[in-house]
Amino acid sequence: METVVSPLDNTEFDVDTVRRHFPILGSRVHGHPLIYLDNAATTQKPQAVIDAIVDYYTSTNANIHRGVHQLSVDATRMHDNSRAKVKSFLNADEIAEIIFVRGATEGINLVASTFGKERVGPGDEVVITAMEHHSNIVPWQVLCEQQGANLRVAPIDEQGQLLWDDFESLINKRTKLVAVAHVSNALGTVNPIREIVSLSHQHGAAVIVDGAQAAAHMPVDVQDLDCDFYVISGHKLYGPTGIGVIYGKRELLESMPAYQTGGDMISSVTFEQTTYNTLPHKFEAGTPDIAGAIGLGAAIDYLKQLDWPAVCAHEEELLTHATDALSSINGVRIIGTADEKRAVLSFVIEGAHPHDIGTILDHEGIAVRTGHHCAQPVMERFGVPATIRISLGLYNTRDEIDATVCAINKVKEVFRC
Ligand code: 7TS
Repeated sequence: METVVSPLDNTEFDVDTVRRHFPILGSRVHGHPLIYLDNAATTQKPQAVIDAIVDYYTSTNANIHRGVHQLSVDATRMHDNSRAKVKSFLNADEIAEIIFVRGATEGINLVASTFGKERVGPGDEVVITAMEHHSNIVPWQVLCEQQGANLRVAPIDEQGQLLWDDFESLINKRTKLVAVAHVSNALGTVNPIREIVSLSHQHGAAVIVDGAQAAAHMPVDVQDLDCDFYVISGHKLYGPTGIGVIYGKRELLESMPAYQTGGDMISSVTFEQTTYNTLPHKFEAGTPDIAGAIGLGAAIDYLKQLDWPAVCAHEEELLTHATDALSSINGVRIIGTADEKRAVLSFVIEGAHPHDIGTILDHEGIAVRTGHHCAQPVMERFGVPATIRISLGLYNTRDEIDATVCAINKVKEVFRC
């Protein structure tokens, strides 16, 4: 194991220093140093996040919003602080607009089953794109079935980019909601969110952005995007699993019915009537993942110390290098070649099944994801059952990409493809 050093105290981005903040990166898998290239599935955690969770359970653990006792007061303050950190990370206008959920999936389901049920009626339309993760397809499909509405899917081109004219022609006065990924998890495509929001708003439709794959790879400013809702998962942002966030504009959140009901989301309860708590608590029934929120706050603190333009440039350089190197291998087809991409490189190799390639890479200590990446319609669009996906994090290096390309060449020898 490499030594863990304390977080950066300056704004320099140096990948070797950063790597030492992530203890797992020093481990070996099948006798090889771990090369972790499955960051779109989940990112590894810096020591600062691990410490924040351990410290919380070691010295503070209590339920929040309940006690006058010191631990409860401290836990409540720490939970509130994390919300404030998320607010500033997403540049939301108010703390009340930040709702803690379990992850992007729950955030989308929350909007579908509250805002969606109120706003979408018979004959109305919900528009998604052909590059969505199942989490941003199925909730809308179910909503449309329940409400007698229609789901419309904006197509994508051979590069995996939204076909703008087709998208534009789908938006009309029946469109009540547009649900779109900021960055596609299967293709890496970055969608033009500002333009999508502007067009949708002209027709009176609200926009929910699935930011699960964006927040770790680019600055997100929800006020600048002007989206109505934005969801993220903490675990894809170097934070813990089980915690995520939905940002929503205050006036929309105020007008929406509750998602789940029970303790903490109420203001008063009698057997005759219940009144709801103010935002954001109205949407947070029951004891939340307190340690998760604190861990997410620590992840945001960690990320804030980094020089973001340098992080983005580093990931972009790695993506370009990996794309060039893989493109030069005979029989490799890259799936997703959008002009604007982030951190994701999907590909197939003629004559070898992605699963077999993933297994051989694993024997070399290289973690990639193979399969449909919970985006089966994307696989269908490109006529492949599955892909191999390299997905980058800020701690990946050029050497790791070179070792992976070298291993892929070995795979080709094994399969004689
Ligand atoms: N939306 C997108 C674009 C995603 O990539 C994912 C997870 C989700 C939503 C769901 O996030 P969750 O945290 O609620 O599960 N994507 C992946 C992936 O690409 N590989 O594993 C999980």
